[in-house]
Amino acid sequence: MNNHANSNVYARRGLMLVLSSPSGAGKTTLAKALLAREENLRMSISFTTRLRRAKEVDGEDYNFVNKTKFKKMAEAGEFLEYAQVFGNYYGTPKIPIEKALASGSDILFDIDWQGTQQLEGDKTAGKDLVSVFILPPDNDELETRLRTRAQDTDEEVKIRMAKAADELSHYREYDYIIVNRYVEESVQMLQKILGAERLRANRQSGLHKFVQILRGET
Ligand SMILES: Nc1nc2c(ncn2[C@@H]2O[C@H](COP(=O)(O)OP(=O)(O)O)[C@@H](O)[C@H]2O)c(=O)[nH]1
Ligand SMILES: [Mg+2]
Repeated sequence: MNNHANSNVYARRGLMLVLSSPSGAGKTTLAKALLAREENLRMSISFTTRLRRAKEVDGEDYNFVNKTKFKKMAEAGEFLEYAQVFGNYYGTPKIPIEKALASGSDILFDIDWQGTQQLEGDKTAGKDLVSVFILPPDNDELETRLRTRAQDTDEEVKIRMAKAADELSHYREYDYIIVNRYVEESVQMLQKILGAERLRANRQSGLHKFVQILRGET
């Protein structure tokens, strides 16, 4: 006998898993580890006007564009949300996200509090949203991570430290909060959040037919 009731074989709409944190809290590491473990999870690739760092790949880490192109896209309504961070623009493209969600894929977002607020306020996106704030374990860790990354200039590190305080002040606007002490522990917490959120009644649209069968209605 097939027992599919607890697995994800029934059609469901994808969810949007948002991770926010101050720069250097380890969010990118967590995102990569989570993506490696979760088959049905894909990363949303943002557009940005920031300059590409040496290790970054255009079209993989970000879609790097100039300000003129970004402005055009924004005016044409091509972004689900966008915001200015550290003087650069960052935005989430609408079409690929909508397609992925409709096909049942879950999407992971590395965006700031401004973007999260915009998604929350959006009629459709608001329902698909699951937001997680990552807190660094302490202040030293934050600065060390920013410095050892050594991809930014001293001036940039300073700006990012100052901005960290601003980002931190928004932690309570999120559904879940994780203090990132150990990567493994944090990734497991993220997997638990994902697992539970996938089972929410309002996401399991495909169960309707199954329940009809259970009730002998077809
Ligand atoms: N609102 C919004 N924020 C974004 C987007 N993409 C990236 N960000 C945020 O922009 C900030 C700076 O990102 P980045 O330049 O890659 O630097 P780093 O993540 O601090 O190393 C981070 O807080 C990201 O979460 C986006 O599409 N929308
Ligand atoms: Mg990042």
